[in-house]
Amino acid sequence: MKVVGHATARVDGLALAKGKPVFADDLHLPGPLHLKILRSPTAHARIARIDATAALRLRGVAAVLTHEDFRPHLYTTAGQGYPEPSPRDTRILDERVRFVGDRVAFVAAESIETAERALGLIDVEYEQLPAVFDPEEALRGEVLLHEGKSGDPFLHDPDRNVASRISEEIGDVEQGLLAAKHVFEGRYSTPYVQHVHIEPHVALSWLDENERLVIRTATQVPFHVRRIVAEVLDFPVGRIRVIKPRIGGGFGGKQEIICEEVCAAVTLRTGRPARIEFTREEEFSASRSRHPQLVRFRAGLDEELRLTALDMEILQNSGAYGPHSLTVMSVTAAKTLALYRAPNLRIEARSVYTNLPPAGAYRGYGAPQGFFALECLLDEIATELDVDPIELRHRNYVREGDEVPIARRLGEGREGFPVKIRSSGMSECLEEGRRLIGWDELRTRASEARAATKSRGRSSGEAAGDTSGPLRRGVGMALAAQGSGIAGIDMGAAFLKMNEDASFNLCIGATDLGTGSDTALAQIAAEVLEVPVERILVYSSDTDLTPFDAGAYASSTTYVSGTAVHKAATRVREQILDAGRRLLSSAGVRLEGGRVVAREGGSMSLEEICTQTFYTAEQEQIMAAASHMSFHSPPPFNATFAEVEVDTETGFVRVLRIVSVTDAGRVINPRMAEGQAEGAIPQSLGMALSEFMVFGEGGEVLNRDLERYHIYTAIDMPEVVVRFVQTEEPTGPFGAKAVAEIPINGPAPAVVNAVYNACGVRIRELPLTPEKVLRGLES
Ligand code: SMO
Repeated sequence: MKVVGHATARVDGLALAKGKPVFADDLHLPGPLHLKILRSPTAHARIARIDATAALRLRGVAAVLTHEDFRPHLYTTAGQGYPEPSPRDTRILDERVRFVGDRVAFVAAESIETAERALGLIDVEYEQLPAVFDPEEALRGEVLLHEGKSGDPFLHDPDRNVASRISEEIGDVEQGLLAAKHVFEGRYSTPYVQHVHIEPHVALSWLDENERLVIRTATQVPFHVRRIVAEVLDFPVGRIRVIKPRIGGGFGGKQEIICEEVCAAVTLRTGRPARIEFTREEEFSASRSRHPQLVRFRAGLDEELRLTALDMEILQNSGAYGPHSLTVMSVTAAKTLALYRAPNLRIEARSVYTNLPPAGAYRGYGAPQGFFALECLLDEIATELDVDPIELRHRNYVREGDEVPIARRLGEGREGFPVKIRSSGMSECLEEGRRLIGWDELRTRASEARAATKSRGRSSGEAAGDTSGPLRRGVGMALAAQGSGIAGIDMGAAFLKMNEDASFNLCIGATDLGTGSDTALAQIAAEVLEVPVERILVYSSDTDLTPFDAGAYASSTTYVSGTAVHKAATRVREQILDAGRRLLSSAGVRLEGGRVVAREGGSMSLEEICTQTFYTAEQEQIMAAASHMSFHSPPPFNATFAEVEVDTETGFVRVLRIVSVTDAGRVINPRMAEGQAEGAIPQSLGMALSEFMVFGEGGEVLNRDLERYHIYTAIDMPEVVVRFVQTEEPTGPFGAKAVAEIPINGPAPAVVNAVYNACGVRIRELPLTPEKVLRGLES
């Protein structure tokens, strides 16, 4: 292939590199109102009285909106397919606040400083309510967060604070465990972690010359923004235009409507342009985060070490509201239980409301929590049964041709679709990773070091690898799967038209967040049309100008939207050949080197074809549109290996090396695919070692800045080796599967397993802190 599979430059690369005004906030509105949100200082209270008189008297304050200004309409902030499978438990402003950081009022002023001053002048009387922060305690139902009846759509049991529940069984798990030779059990937990996309939530809004509401926003889901803003503000969809410019990262945080409706409400109320930008503190305390999960697994194995049953229980903390609460758990279960061939499966999952910040979508969407549990448990089993962890996996992971029964049971809020594995490079991923990390050698070295330490006892020394010193090295691994879009739900569409210089406008609703998906989609169109990728002019996305797309989430863009582009480009290609037949008066034509060539020998350039179709003969515009929805969601696979060094005197863990090998089908653009893995690895290392939100006694986030909340940056990174094995997915465009989320699942369990290998300390609760390692070493 000429374009697909090549590391072509990003279609937006030059503008980004030159610092052109490409982001949402780079547009300077004439005299905008600046918005600030008054946020609750308390975790749970009723607003007994709210008085904005003093704030409104401040010079430069244009508006203060409180719950009294809105109808009490319930919706969900989750930007998902419709009807959203998340509980409708949120009001734009409510007379009750449910976490520290919840919204109390919106202030619009001539400057940010004035808006901030006005916040302090709003007089609020809170009637305090008891708060609950622990999911197990919340389940007792002594403090209730939401009203409603059991059986409300997607609000499972408000009397026990259960936002969502999943209960499924395939086969007979108890029977499978009884029949097993070995039964193992483990409980694992992951903390609240935040996306920390460098560009915060930011939105601008104004009324255009036709009094239509325009919203320019940093979002993953422009069409869901349009739909939800219309619903919440009771304003027609046809009078809203949502523009998504370049985005500075989303990772799921922008699959949420939490700022556009505020901006829009102010613009509609005042008729003036408005602007809102979250502070970093607000990102931590009041946007979204990864759902903390407590995952319990029971696993049965027969004498051949094949899994007979997997029994999974999830207790998930929703925080104060339930966006994505059901679907994140269903992904946790669906992805982890799809990786291995256990015939008996059970999943019992509950997502519980607490008075902490609401969690939401975060890259991997539940799968990182699930694979952390399962891949650590498998490591424990391998240790216990004295078998190589790779060998244990090798006996159990799914192969090409396998059916994955769990996928049919766990759709996202509806019945799913059966998954059959049509492509898998898992064996190659494992082999390649094993070789690149030096698995056998590192394992041997670690066990020799352990033996030496045991015989000598602990003593001090300096050199790494010298077992008389405090430093111990170890190696660990984990496998993972993910999906490629949501089967039967995600939809993408593309519109493509030809210009007389043989360039093509590709208009797509798909949303490039910085991932490079615009480039991948351009490559697909260029390959079909047999033109250089520079000829494809991508525009994404604008609800007025580009066709519908469900949005950038669930690793869907290359696979789902990419197939829509493939279809549209194929139609345009056919039209070009048709025009060529007509203009060359030949029944047999082909595309070759940018020309339409007739069997008889004559030919015409693409430029001539297009010009002729514009101005002569049967005048027409060569153009086509296409949509695509897939009933398949082929899993990409990954094997991740970690080498670590543990300081047994301080408990400090240093990651030395990560090897990440992925089967993403055919890779459309190797450089961007590598970028996806290289960006996912630090996020997972963060969850393992350095990132966790800490809450005060009142439920407030204590580490609300990047000094106290530590993400992996360039100076913290270990050596990273990223590879792809190429497979051919028959249902994907040019054989592609997804690459966006899969590499985030492996590093955390691989590191935890490597720490065990290094020093014999097993950590089941993330984050893995030096204190926990030391405590483990001492016990
Ligand atoms: S966590 Mo992604 O926006 O599916």
